[in-house]
Amino acid sequence: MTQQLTDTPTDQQLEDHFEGRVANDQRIEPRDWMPDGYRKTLVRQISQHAHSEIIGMQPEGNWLTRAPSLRRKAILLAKVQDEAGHGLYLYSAAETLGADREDLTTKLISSRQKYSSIFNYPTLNFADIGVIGWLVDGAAICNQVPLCRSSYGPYARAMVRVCKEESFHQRQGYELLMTMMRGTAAQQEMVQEATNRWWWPSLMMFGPPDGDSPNTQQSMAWRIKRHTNDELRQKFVDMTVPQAEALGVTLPDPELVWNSESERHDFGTPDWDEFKNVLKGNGPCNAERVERRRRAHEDGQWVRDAAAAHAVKQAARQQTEALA
Ligand code: BYC
Repeated sequence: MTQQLTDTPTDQQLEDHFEGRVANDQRIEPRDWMPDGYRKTLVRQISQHAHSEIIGMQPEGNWLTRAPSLRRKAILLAKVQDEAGHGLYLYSAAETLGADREDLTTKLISSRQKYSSIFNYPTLNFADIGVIGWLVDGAAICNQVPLCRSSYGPYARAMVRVCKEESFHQRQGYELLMTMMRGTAAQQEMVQEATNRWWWPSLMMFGPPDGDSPNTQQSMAWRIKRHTNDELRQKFVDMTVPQAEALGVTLPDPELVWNSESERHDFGTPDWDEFKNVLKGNGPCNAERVERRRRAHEDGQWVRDAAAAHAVKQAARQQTEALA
């Protein structure tokens, strides 16, 4: 049972009450007292997550005008629009913690805040669209389903809807790849080549190995994260191997093998130097992604100005009507 708070609780009582709620799997809500570190960690993770959704629109958006059929175009358009929606839920969740959306966007476009490393890789052909759905959205689901049980209410609730949409994204990618694998030898080769390029970056999405992850221990104690980076990476590998077999593609890791003793797959080590380099801003597309986002933000200034002017006019009209 969580202790009830008195009218004028001490800092220690507030802290104990908070810890008790977290330990009992009760949600922390925006107006609840929370330690500064908890708030800061959430703002960091949620805003990076929001930025990832928004930047994540770019690699796939790149293929909207070149989709091979109307059906594929409609599916891709819906998916890219979903990502915008995910970004909006997440920015709203960050705002419940006192973050300012304009400030978060400014930090993104001046490279002071991170977004997922995966979106700094290019989409070179249409098979990449299928592989992003299969591997990138697959990894996102693996990482985000446990976040539906995150201790912070608005984040956890946003994740429920995000995960439902992500599972459609994953399936559309897999279905696209299945279709290509039933096609010509050239199409099959495209799928294999795209898989080779996206496999290792997908494993990096889960973050650094547990031993090099400064935030995991505290985030697990606060139940913001429910599993470590390595646990989720392992789960993703175990989940993906049979899917690759069903597709008929080879995952590009000679060390990937079923371990009957541990009952999971052993696999090779991602190139963590490459990961660090991408995080430093030196990946193949970092500069292009941030610049495009910056331009879109600047080009959208007139829309924000118009919306603000409209809101002022509406408020004035409502006031006049109320006085009439
Ligand atoms: N890329 O201590 P750690 C999507 C950073 S959207 C870049 O382990 P933590 C989709 C980390 O932030 C996918 N940075 O951190 C969208 C930290 O930075 P600080 C996005 C990374 O937070 C559109 C530092 O490295 N998903 O799927 O405990 C289309 C140390 O790491 C990465 C989310 O954001 C990375 N891969 O764990 C299709 C999920 N990994 O301290 C698909 C929510 C680590 O310098 N986030 N860093 O600021 C999380 O679950 C956790 O934040 C992470 C990292 C597992 C990512």
